[in-house]
Amino acid sequence: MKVIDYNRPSLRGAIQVPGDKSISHRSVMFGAIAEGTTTVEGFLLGEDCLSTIDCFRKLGVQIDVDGTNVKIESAGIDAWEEPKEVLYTGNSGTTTRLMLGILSGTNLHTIMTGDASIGKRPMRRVVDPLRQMGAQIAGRAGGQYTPLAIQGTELQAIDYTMPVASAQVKSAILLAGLRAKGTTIVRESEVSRDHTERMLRQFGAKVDVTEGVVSFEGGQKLVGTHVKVPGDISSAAFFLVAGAIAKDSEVVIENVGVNETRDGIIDVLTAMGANMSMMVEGETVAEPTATITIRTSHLHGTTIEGAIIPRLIDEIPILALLATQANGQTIIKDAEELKVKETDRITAVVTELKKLGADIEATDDGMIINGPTPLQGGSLKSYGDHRIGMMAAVAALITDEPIQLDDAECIAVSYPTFFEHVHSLIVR
Ligand code: SPQ
Repeated sequence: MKVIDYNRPSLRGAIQVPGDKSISHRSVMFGAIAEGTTTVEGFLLGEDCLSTIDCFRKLGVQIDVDGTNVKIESAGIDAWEEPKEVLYTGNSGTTTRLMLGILSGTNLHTIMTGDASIGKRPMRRVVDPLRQMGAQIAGRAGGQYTPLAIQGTELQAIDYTMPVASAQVKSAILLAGLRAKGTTIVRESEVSRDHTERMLRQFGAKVDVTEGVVSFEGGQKLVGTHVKVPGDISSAAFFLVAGAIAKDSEVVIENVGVNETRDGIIDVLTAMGANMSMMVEGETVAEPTATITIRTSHLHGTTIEGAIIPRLIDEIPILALLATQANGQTIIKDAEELKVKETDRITAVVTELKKLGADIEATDDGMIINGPTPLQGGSLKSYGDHRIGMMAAVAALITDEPIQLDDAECIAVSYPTFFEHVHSLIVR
């Protein structure tokens, strides 16, 4: 139990949030698939990304970590060794789902499992299209849940229309497509984060992306390269909201990745009237970055729905907290995917914010929040979900009483230095 007692501070100063989690995972995966040396700068040393490194080390890939610099040496997939141990993916849905795509087309037998949360997250969304490609995957409930056993085999390309907006499903198919015969095509009605497509190009593959359709030829060789990981906008989100709702504050966040498939929170903050400015700095290896400044803001409610949802899916817990401080009603719709994250994030957000006095109700596909409401302290649960844990900690910046947070350690999944960064900004 962590007691968070901030006593209504102001936040002032500049921070750089750690490297993007999605890009960090993929940098190691692509480095392991590619032939030659890959160097990564700004790697996220969060538990999820360390799980990805651990899986590839068990496959015999040489990976050296020196601070946030990572070096991956590989002779390509065919040089990987069959692991004698189970690959453990911890709390990471990205590792589990993308590895399924990668391992399906090897000539290895592997078994993968994760923690209790991973054991409840649906895998058929990835397993089903991979099976259509010829993958041999067995697991509980017909392959829905870990542990999963993968017997690598030859794959055929597919033309797949995505039933849900999910970068993990898209990426698993694209990564399997690298080893498949023919042209793999993935069609999205709502575009999800595109880091895999960008990285395929960066590692030398030819990929075609037009109006939600990604296609590329199987059998292309990837070549090791240098990856510069920008700061994670999903981590920056907690400080964007903190700066907007804490009294008399001005927070500068440098080197934030603002890839347009991830920056829905910027649009929402703007729509809610946030006092914010942004300076785009340019591309770091095909990923644009910006310095964002946010100040204490007079906010009003908004509706968050439709195509923007995949562009801010992981930011919804912290946006719900923001909405409790906005004038009027905020409606969040089309976000049923929140139910299959590290925990059911609709139930978790609504239950925990209600404990603090928020006017918030769950709906089938989101939530409705009326504001502004003063929040009081109390005992909150993280449900072992890093984003719920950080939402609770940011709430503690605007309560008179402390917040007692259980399992605050789970925040290390994506942001091990989170509390240090909060403390570095506090002024009295
Ligand atoms: O990796 P994991 O556990 O799935 O992490 C989460 C998160 O909040 O950090 C979701 F729970 O992020 C996902 C994100 O929601 C990371 C991700 C990716 O890197 O491709 C894509 C999104 O998931 P999905 O299911 O929409 O594809």
